[in-house]
Amino acid sequence: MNMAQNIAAGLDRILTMEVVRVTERAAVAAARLRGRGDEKAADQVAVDAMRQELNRLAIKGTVVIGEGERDEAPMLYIGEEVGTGKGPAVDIALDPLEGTTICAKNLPNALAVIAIAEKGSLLFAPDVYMDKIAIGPGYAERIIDIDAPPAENIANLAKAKGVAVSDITACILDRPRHTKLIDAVRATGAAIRLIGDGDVAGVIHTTDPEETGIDIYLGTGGAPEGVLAAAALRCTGGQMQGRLILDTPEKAARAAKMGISDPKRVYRAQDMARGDVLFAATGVTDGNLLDGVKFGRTFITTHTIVLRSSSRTVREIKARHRDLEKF
Ligand code: VTB
Repeated sequence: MNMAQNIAAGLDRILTMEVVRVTERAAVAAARLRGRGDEKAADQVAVDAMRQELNRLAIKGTVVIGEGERDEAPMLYIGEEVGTGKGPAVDIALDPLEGTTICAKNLPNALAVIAIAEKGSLLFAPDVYMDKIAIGPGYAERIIDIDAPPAENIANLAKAKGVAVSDITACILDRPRHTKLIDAVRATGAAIRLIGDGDVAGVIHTTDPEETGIDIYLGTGGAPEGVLAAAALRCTGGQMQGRLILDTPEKAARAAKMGISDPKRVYRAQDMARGDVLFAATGVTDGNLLDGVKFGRTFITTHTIVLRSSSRTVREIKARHRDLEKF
């Protein structure tokens, strides 16, 4: 493939810039309700704002990871058509406010997140749990294995990184279901960063351990969040494995209806988000990688990261919005 073809392939480059407005807008809306203890209200304003901006994009988009099934989510539901309808057909995974509780408590790492991929390229994941493991870029394939004991994964990672196991930090959601996992990781001597919510950020943090202090993500979180994190990892490099937890006949049937034929399948990042992928996240609250929205007297500041898989470009966009009316 020559250079010209390379540039023409995949998603329109213009979208890389356009998509920023979508997460910026959702983040500003949510940030106005930071620390108010009302998760639902913060989520709702983020959804409204994201939808409004998304519908200005010149795409024929279909939400594949959204706010829920059509009957439970009035907006940005799975299957909703978004965009102007005039433009490329794309799949969209979104979470207008990843970490509603974090935002309501004004704790770190709440994000507004979106991923855009070529039509048919994102895993159509039901809203169930997913077992996940992720590490950053620069390691040989398969040094992690979702079926291996945590001690083995951590030992392999420490060896590959050239550090002692005690120098490794794992990020894990603070949930009772992780008691055994937490004990097993602590028994190795590794450190744990326990997070209250926000495992999209948790996975992304593995891609820049020097900045975030996190080397590996382990544990069970939402499957939709898994697809979003996989989209980001496709752009930054890094490895991820995920397996849906379909532990009731109802969940298995729901997954089957969404086209999942092998309920035990281990998905790698490249299986969950294929082809050319764009990923954008704007910080709502201050975090390890992104600053939260700041409300100044004459402008609002946002901090966004935009990633594209085909070029591996990482863009950080700090914007000062002077037209406060638009939000
Ligand atoms: C995680 C986390 C989300 O859901 O996926 C988690 O990233 C998993 O569900 O921020 P439980 O809360 O039931 O453990 C969130 O916390 C909320 O969507």
